[in-house]
Amino acid sequence: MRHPDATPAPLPSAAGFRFAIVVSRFNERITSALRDGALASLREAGAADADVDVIDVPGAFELPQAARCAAETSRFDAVICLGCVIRGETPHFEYISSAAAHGVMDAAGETGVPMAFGVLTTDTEAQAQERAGAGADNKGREAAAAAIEMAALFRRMGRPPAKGNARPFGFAAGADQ
Ligand code: INI
Repeated sequence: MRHPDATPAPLPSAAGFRFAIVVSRFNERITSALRDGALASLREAGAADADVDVIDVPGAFELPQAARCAAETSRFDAVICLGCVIRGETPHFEYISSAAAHGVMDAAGETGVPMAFGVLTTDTEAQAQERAGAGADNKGREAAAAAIEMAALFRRMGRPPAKGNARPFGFAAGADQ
């Protein structure tokens, strides 16, 4: 269910912006649904498929590291971080969720690239599923909407467009040599 205080702004066009979606494989059934929600939201807002790179990481703990690395390439106008930490599964719940949240916030502040935080932190898998359904309440959709809004805002405030790159992320020239 959408939080009653989460007032959605009219979504600006995402056309002409480049996005990285960094998504954790841990709790993959949930995080793949968040990713699909984010992709749907970007497409509906007019982002070209070629302007969206999906970057997989092992778990939520790794999200900030990859988000920072993506931002430092200057190839993205915004980064969308998606993951799912379920309390019942780990005594490290607080450490992982807190490291992910603070790490993403620090990476956004230090790189100047807006980053959306679409990491579910729930007590149960059922609660996570409720927030990763096919409808408008999917938290991946919400995170993508926040990233679009922030990318458009930063552009209006003078941030230059991302450099762009025809190659999919991870296939930099010479990287395999
Ligand atoms: N990672 C998650 O994304 N969600 C979890 O619920 C989780 N649990 O339960 O442990 C989790 N652990 C892995 C962690 O994010 C790192 O990948 C791991 O510690 C290696 O650095």
